[in-house]
Amino acid sequence: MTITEQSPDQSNRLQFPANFIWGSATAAYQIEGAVNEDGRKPSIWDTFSRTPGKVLNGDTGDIACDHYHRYRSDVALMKQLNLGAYRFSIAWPRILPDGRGAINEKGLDFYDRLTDELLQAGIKPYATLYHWDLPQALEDQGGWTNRATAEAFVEYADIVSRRLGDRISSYTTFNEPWCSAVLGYGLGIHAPGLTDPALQVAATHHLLLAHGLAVPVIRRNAPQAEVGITLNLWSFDPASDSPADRQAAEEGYDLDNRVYLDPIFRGEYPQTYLNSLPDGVTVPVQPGDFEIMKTPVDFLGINYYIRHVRKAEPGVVGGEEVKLPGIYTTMDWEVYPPGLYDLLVRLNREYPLTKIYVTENGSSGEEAPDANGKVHDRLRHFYIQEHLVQSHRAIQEGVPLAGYFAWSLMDNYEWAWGYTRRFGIVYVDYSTQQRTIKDSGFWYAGVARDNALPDTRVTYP
Ligand code: GCO
Repeated sequence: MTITEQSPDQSNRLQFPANFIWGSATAAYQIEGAVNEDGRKPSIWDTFSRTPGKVLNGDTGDIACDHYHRYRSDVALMKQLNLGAYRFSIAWPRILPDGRGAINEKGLDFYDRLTDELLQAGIKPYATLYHWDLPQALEDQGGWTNRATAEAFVEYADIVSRRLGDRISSYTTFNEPWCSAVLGYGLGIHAPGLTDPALQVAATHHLLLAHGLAVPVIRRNAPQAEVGITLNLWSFDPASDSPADRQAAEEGYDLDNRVYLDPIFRGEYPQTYLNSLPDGVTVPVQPGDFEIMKTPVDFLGINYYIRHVRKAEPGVVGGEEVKLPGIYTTMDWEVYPPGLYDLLVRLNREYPLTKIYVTENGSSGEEAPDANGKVHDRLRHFYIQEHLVQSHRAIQEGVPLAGYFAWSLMDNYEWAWGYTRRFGIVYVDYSTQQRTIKDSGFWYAGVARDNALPDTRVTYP
């Protein structure tokens, strides 16, 4: 089915399972602002965003959406959107400003208040402990390339889960370790902006180790809460049916997906990855690491946005990317909802998963309020609609998908793109901080209310 055709289920509404979680997601550095307030000290993103040339327009998260001060009205907005859950991240630099040691009570107090505000609104708090804002003090000691940072993470996870305990319904240890390791230490596109394959390999290992070390500590402090991890994953398609292209796609899947999935669910790295390491680069494994990494989790969170299409390229493991004709967002990301179905079904077939969330899925789009104050973001509506159609299809085939979180609740700081890319179902006027629910937000609120996709669908364009 090409995605510009009508959805196959055009004639009837799609009812989701009872207790399906409808949420939206954000991250601390992208929305909070207040970077120098109440004891918070710099993270690697404060440093990176101030490094000339790293972030478009030199944008920083200094103010962002001012959520630190506006969280009460933002929670009211979530309630207006009928959200059952809110996925947010906790800023390590607010809790342990030096990375370890002295606890900043004012930082903990903020998340205490936010959690209670959510509970009073009947919204389940889903907390991510690490969404990329490592305290700079730890980066000064090697950051994720230093094994000691994994131990510091456990200290941080212990403090937070002791304070928030079971008020948090779901703890996610890490959001997208691939981004932290590959973009942060390998490609230099994200903080801390390093470009060394050996550092990337070490960071990957220590992030996964930190995850495994922290799970039992969180469980001890919050026995009623669920614990898991969120990975950004892609489906991989060959550019043709040739064996070489098919192999390239599989290699790509191994390098970008299985490097993180296999340690967590199989206690090993895929051979493709180990074979692809540059000469002289080894994984800093110590005895027992894989046992720690494969500590059982209650769920896997998947951030899905796009698929990869690969063709074979001699000497290039994973081949070369091929851009196909289709619908593209302002991030130049292909709109390919069937990729979510393909990914969900393959993961469920290959790993012992008891629960999956789509913890992020959404489209960028720069529409602003019109003369009537309406934001007509048809592509985002179409994007979310079609990915929910594919999610429903996967559920029908036995995938234990338990919830969907739209990225994002509101427009926010899009990392190296600064404020030039908007992902929110709610528009933010950064000059006034006024929030405006977009057409997609009103539609999504109806889906959450009804736990169903209505039988009227939008098409695009
Ligand atoms: C990610 C991050 C989000 C991004 C979103 C859009 O998945 O990269 O979790 O912080 O803002 O995905 O790129």
